[in-house]
Amino acid sequence: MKKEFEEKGYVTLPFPSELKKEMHHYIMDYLQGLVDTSLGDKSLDQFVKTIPEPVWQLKMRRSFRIFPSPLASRVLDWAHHTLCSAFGLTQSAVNVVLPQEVEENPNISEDHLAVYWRCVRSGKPDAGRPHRDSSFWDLEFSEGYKPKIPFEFSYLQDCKKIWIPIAGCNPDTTLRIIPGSHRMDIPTIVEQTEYGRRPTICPKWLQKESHLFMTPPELSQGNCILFDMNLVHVGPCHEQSTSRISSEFNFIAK
Ligand SMILES: O=C(O)CCC(=O)C(=O)O
Ligand SMILES: [Fe+2]
Repeated sequence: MKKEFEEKGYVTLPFPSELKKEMHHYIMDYLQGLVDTSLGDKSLDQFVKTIPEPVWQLKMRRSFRIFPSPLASRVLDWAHHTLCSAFGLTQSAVNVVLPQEVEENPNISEDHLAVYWRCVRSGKPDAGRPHRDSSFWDLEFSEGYKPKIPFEFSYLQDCKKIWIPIAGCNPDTTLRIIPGSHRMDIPTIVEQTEYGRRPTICPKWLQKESHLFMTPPELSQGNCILFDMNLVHVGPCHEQSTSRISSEFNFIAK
C-alpha cells in the first residue's frame, strides 16, 4: 500500500460498512432535523431540496457538519488500526475543530475531533474548486494556525486525507483527482470567496490539464480514498445526477 501511495499519490481501500451506516444515519437525522420532517418516500436529492436556502446556508456551514466525538473516535480507531501497520507508523491523530467553528456551533467544544461530512446537492454550488490540501495548510499556518496535535508533525509528510463516500456516490458526483499530481509542479493562487480566502489551482493550468482528472471507480463502489496533501482534487458540481454525501478528515500519523 505504501509504495502504491507514494507512486500514485493515493490508494483506495474498503471502509467498514457498519461504521458507514452509522455515519449515514447521523447525517440523515441531522438533515431531517433541519426541516423537522422525515425523508418519507423522497429520494435524498428531492429531500435536501426541501431544506430552505437560508437554513442551508446557516446550518450546513462546516462547523455544523461534524460527527459527534464518539463516532469520530471510532473512525479514527479504524484509520489507526488499518493504516499504521500498512505504513509502518505508530502514533496517529486527527485535527481538532478550528476556534471559529467552536464560536459558530454552540454544540461543539475546542477538543472536538475534526471529522467532517458534506452534502453536495445537484444543481447547487456546494462543491469547491480544484485544489491541493497542502495549500490550505500553507494558508492557515501563515495566518497563525496552531494545530493541537500531541506530537510534532510535518503536514506534507505525516498527514493524509481520508475521503469516504457515504450516499449518492457515482462517477458523476464523486471526488475527482489527478493521479500523480502530488509530484507535479503546479501553480496555485488564493481566491477571495464568500467563505473567506480559498486556495485553488491556477485556471490557466487547469484549462490545459483538465483532461487529467479522473474518479477512481472504487469510490462509486463504496471504498474510501487516502490521498497525499499535494494531490490535486475537486468535488464536482453537477446538474444532472443526485445529491452526494461524503466524509473527510486529515489523518496525521508518524
Ligand atoms: O468532497 C468534496 O467536495 C471536496 C473534498 C475535499 O476537498 C477534501 O476532502 O479535501
Ligand atoms: Fe480538499
